[in-house]
Amino acid sequence: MRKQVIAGNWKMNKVLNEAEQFVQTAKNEVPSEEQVESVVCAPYPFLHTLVKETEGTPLKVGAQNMHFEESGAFTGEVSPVMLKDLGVSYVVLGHSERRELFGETDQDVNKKVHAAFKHDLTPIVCVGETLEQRENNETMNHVESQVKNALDGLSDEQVKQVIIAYEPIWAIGTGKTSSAEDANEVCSHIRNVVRAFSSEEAAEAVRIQYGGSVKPANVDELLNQSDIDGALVGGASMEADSFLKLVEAGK
Ligand code: G2H
Repeated sequence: MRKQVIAGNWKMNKVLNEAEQFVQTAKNEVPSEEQVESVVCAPYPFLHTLVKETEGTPLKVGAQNMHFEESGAFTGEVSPVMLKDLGVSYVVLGHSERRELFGETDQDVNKKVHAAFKHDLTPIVCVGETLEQRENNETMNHVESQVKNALDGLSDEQVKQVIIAYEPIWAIGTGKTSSAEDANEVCSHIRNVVRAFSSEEAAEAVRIQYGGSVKPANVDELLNQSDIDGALVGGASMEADSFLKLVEAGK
């Protein structure tokens, strides 16, 4: 049985005081780590405070991106060493907004995935198709290629620990959700890709989240699907009450 992982992705929202209020409310209300993994992926300036405030609770903290180098002349970037030093546990990599707005390539994502493992951070690797690709029946091929490129060079043991987030780009922040069955079909394909690329054991262990307008009203149906092991949630993770409903569904 794979444990569900519910991750909030706040994107570029909130100020520190709002982030602190969120974790004060949520940190003692989330279910135990044995039941579900609960993560908030926050902007860099909040990470230090949020890690301190959630210490010893089941609520874990993630970053939304990082550079793959450990240090150096990369003005404005944040390294895996820095995140690990703060006590961050997860990092979202290759979100479609990073790919579309900041030109991240599959190769960048692959370097970041390797860097995450080197520094003991759990990568949440995002993949997903555009509306045009979906309409041209390119979804499966596109997602397959993104997964293979992102996981290239990882050991079987590492693949087992990866979290893949399938996020159809047309469903992100639009209120349109993929039907649970359609989402599961792609997640099942991703698991088959991992099976062929890595091993049966890795395919059974890897967690695959769905992301794209997940909310309390649709989360149960999505999480009940055979190949969906959690959710990566933007809008509906911003308020503690809503986030708590989502993690409750993951139990
Ligand atoms: C997709 C998702 C969070 P939302 O980007 O990763 O955002 O739930 O707002 O569609």
